[in-house]
Amino acid sequence: MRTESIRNFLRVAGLTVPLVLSGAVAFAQSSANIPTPGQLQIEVPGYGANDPIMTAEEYGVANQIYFERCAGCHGVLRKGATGRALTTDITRDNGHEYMVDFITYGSPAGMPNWGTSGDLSEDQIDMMARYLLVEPATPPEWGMAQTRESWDLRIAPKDRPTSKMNDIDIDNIFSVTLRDSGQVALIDGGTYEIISILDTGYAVHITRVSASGRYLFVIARDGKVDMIDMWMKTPTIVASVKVGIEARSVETSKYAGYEDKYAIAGSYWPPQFTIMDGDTLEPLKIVSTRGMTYDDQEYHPEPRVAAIVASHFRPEFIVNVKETGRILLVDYSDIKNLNITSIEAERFLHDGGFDSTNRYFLTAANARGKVVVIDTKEGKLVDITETGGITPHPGRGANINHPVYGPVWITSHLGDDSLALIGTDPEGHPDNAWKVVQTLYGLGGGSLFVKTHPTSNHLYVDAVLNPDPEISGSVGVFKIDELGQEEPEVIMLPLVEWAGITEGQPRALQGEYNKAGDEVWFSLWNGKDQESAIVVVDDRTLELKYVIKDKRLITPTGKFNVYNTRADIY
Ligand code: DHE
Repeated sequence: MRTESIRNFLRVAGLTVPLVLSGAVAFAQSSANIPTPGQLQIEVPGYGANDPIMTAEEYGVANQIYFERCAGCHGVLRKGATGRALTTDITRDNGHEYMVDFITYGSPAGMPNWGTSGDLSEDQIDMMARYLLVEPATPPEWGMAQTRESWDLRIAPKDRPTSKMNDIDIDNIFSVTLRDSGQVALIDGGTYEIISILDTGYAVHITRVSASGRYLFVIARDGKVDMIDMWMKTPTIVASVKVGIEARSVETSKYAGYEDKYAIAGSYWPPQFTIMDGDTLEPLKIVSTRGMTYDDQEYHPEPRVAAIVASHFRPEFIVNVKETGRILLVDYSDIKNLNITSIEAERFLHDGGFDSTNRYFLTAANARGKVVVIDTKEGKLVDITETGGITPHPGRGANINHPVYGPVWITSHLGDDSLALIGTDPEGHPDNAWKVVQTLYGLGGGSLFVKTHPTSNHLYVDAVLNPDPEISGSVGVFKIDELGQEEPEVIMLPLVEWAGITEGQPRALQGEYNKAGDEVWFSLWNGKDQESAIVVVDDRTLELKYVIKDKRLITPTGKFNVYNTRADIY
């Protein structure tokens, strides 16, 4: 039946593709122009030698593209989360043409326009649409043996400096993700000079900072964690370890008495988290997150670990488990006898951050349109709030003191142009607490990040994934003291125009403040072979202050100011 329906599909689609799917396909080594994490061997699942849907080589290339571009939203097993499920019962019903269109043009609900943006060629899109008609591959497990084997303690603590060996103003360094070159750039927030560029893992994602500010921890999509010592004469990677095959999050212990003691990284595949020594990255404990969904109580094979934050009130990591909808409070005071509180929250937990007091963790259950609030002091669920928008995506969110509603935390949305302002002050403003007190409208759908700073009167919102280049290349700004007005104005800053980039579709994203809070940096994220930049905006005047351009700034995305990141200021 299955073979027949694929043959039918091929006939209808008018495709003639070569035969043969067989044996083990090298996941990584199939294409010269696609970077190779080189860690997987997979079987082409479920197909015999005469199935004419794609060659083994194409399967390998498509599988690689899927892992790089699609698995994050749709899941390794394609069961869906931020993105729709893409299991073969659905994809074969939808058909090849439908999927080609969808991949090419994207959707207002947040699917990127992979074709019209130039990220994928027509041939690649055709191949991906065919790939989705084939059963997904299941990658291998990654336990302690593999993790330990990957552990590379390049410079042991005893061989590191006992005091700072440079005159870098560490607290005002920005660690900038260079996504497609697998590197981070350390940029001086005072001089805009690139201090160094360090090779990290594949499709590197975020940086977090140890409580002391001495160490930076960088996680890449291939699960590699790199630890950078900022006290060395030139900041250097002193340890690395691979915690899985797909990963997105890393954090370090922040509770008094445990500063710099532990690090934790969450994996998408295998679904698990790993606790490591904070000085060496030695892996100490791996905990699987596979288990029952919180509501139906059905087994889920792929409950991925999304955002992790470190409590300031208890020796705990707060771990979002996406597909089961559970938030785990992982008590690291006794690693040997690990105590984990599992809070039933909501499915599809993704990103989030603290309120302005660092007590409440607000996190998006994005595909459910909700924000979950956890009291990290009491260790319990406080509330679950519908945001009113489609697919909330806060990053870490933004905290302002609203002229009418008092302290509020803000998220924008991937699927529409709205921003939800949620009251966070149960004592001073009990009527507003955990309610959407106001909705603002930004530049357009496709927003991923909002940003402000305690000393600023401005709230910034991007529209990274908007298909319109004028919108995706700009950011919107609201004046906080004007938010009490009936229709607060959004001011548009045309960052790509300011930077004078004329090629590609550079997308403006993720504002990040300097330590003083008087300037805010945005990345202009262009294609790998095209010009990108970082634009520095004067926060007080909303004028262009500086454009950082450098051949080495390949696909800059996230930026993490050391001070703001370690102190959870946003
Ligand atoms: Fe991210 C944070 C997952 C795509 C830039 N991203 C996060 C977090 C998660 C996540 C779970 C929270 C980590 C934490 O706080 O511990 N991101 C995912 C995905 O699953 C997704 C949707 C798809 C994928 O395949 O990876 C995805 N992310 C992207 C991008 O395409 C972005 C825009 C560019 C890039 O560099 O990859 C991107 N994600 C970011 C950034 C943050 C982030 C900049 C941190 C924001 C912050 O202010 O802390």
